[in-house]
Amino acid sequence: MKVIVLGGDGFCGWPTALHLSARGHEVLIIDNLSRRKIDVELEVDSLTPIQPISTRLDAWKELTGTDIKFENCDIAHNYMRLLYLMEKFEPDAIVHFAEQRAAPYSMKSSWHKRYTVDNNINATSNVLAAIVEYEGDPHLVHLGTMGVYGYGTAGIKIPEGYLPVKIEKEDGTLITEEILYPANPGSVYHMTKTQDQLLFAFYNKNDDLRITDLHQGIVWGTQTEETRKDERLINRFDYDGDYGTVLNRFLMQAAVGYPLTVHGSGGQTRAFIHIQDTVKCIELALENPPQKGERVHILNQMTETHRVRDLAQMIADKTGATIENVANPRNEADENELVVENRRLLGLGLDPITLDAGLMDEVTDIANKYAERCDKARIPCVSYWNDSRKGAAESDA
Ligand code: NAD
Ligand code: USQ
Repeated sequence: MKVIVLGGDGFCGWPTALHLSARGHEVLIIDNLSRRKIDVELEVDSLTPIQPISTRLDAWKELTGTDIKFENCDIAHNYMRLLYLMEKFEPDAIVHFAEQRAAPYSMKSSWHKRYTVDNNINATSNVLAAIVEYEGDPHLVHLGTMGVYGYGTAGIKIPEGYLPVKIEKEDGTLITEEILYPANPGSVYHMTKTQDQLLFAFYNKNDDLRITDLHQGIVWGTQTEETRKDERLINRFDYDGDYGTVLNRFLMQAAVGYPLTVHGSGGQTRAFIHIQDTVKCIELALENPPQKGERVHILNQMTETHRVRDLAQMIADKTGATIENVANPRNEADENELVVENRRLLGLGLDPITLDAGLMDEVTDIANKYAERCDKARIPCVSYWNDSRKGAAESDA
């Protein structure tokens, strides 16, 4: 298959590009390297020493004899170039990772809110318009988020995208419909993903585009089968207060002797998936495209749920790390239950990797190996959802 990986230099995109290439697919990465520029803006670096994209690609060619092509393009603002690249490469499928993905970064300031909306919604809108104009009918696989649902489940298992509802008509009879699960985003970033869903529904209805939207949980781990092959292929490891995600942060904090930063009571329950399963799920989604005329496929891409304070306790028990409950910078529920349906990917053959001591040890080993690259001043989360969260944090300090 010929596959374009939009955002293929990022945390999920890079191992996916390698995974697909290793399985014989012809891969073109399109990325504007904005994530690397954001590191410069935030004065932080990946904990792992990621190599420039050309070094990464040369290393892959040296190891496997296989070319992965790369084009630098801002897909949110350079529509004509995106269209040209699509027409030239003639993809069978496009995997779309190319969005600003950190909730805290999206809440830093009005500039960051506007940047995230402009980048993410234009990127998705351009991809869809270009697929229609190009007329090649590639299958689009998008990385969405579990956060589109919100994290309160009204006592039900969160379904895969669509919610059956019964509506009472004026004459008292009931009609049954399936609607998109009501959007309930918790940050400007998550809100852009709920907008993406409407764009997909429209282009699917109007232009018969074949689209799979993967509602992914928090990705943990760093290495995959392919990135492990050579240090030049190493994946990025974000640990800072904006881009670092909770489980990787806790494992890294334990390794460098920093108290585990639990926000509030730590009663927040979230969905998780290991990076090795992320790349596997994308392969499964590519192998199982919707038929022409079918509605958007929505699959919940997660393997387990955990409460933040339980994760912290488990890592503290394992490593002797201390736990610090800090004022929560986010406007989110202190406690929530989360039960998620994920039958579709399991049905396609996903054999889930769950929180395994061996894989946690691998993250710890990486964190230990590169501990001297950690700037502890970048660990605290200092993007506040609103003034009252900021005030609470200041009076706590
Ligand atoms: P990332 O920031 O590491 O990678 C995104 C890549 O897209 C970067 O290389 C960036 O340079 C590129 N990009 C961004 N805007 C672009 C544009 N306008 N034009 C071209 N390239 C652009 O993020 P990630 O962790 O790899 O996440 C990838 C996708 O998966 C995101 O859409 C995110 O919402 C989704 N996701 C991630 C997680 C997670 O825990 N990391 C969980 C659920 C969903
Ligand atoms: N948290 C802490 N301490 C920390 C960091 C985070 O308690 O040091 C808490 C947060 O307050 C939040 C939870 O951990 O309640 C998760 O935060 P996170 O930063 O790990 O994840 P989140 O902001 O939800 O975003 C990540 C990815 C995003 C993806 C999302 C999937 O960055 O791209 O969409 O996970 S989901 O959470 O399922 O919506």
